[in-house]
Amino acid sequence: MNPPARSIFDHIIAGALPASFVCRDAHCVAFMDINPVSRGHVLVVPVQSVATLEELDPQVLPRLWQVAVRIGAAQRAGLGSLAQHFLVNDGKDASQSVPHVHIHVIPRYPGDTARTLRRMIWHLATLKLRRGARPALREELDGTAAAIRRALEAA
Ligand code: DGP
Repeated sequence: MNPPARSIFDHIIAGALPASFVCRDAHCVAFMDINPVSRGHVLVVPVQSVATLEELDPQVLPRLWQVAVRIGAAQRAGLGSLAQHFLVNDGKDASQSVPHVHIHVIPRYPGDTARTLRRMIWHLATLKLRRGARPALREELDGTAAAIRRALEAA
């Protein structure tokens, strides 16, 4: 019997909630962040439902980072980003709002420093400020996911 779903990401992985998927395999999935810091912001998530990197199966850890690095390259190729942040909020006291390991892959674009850093600070402060976020439109997320997926497939 499977363990009970604990986080919203468990429901997304199980297909019970919608998400704009970029890729998936037996151990990891990648889908668009509903509240992107920048266009193309992807979450790379293990299927194993644990909150911190320390709890994650050590064999899955390198796979998770490998997928994240490939997605960064696919964002550059498919969306025209220049580079990317890899961000892990590793536990509730590190501003983790979803208690399920995830690597944020946040693309950076020419001239976006002020906007991206402002949104990143807001993102990290959200837990404390308890402010509602406006989710991105599903069609937009689907379109961006498709562009990243095409670049992954072409690599
Ligand atoms: P963190 O603060 O590191 O736990 O980031 C959690 C991220 O998860 C945050 O950027 C927003 C995103 N998120 C929360 N709920 C959902 C959801 O239902 N769908 C998707 N795609 N992303 C979500």
